[in-house]
Amino acid sequence: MSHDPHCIFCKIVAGQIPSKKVYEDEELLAFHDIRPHAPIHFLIIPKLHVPSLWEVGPEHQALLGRMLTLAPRLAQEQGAGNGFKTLINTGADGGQEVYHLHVHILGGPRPWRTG
Ligand code: DGP
Repeated sequence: MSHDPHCIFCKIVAGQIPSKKVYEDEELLAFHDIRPHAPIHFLIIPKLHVPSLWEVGPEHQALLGRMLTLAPRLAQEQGAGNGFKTLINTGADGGQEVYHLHVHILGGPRPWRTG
């Protein structure tokens, strides 16, 4: 399924739920996390509905590469030039809450902790 009408991040992609956008192109969207765990905390997502890393296959390799390649550029632009953390939660024991693949980018002056 390329779009899940019940998925909150698909609704953000479709503009049905507002978000504070950091970046957008034809394949990817980045926006600030609604519950930041660090002074800088945003998410990079594919516009395509992929629920989690469990569902990723060879056809997604370029997309995943693009998500990670974009991370340092956006982190720098958002003010995390001193370093940043990337995090992908997968499944229940991985602490995943939203089942639409996303990379967390966290940064800014410490102290801050991620669960
Ligand atoms: P995860 O545990 O990796 O599935 O994290 C999901 C993150 O998504 C969590 O940090 C909060 C964020 N989030 C959930 N709903 C919304 C929303 O409607 N808007 C935004 N901007 N972030 C959301």
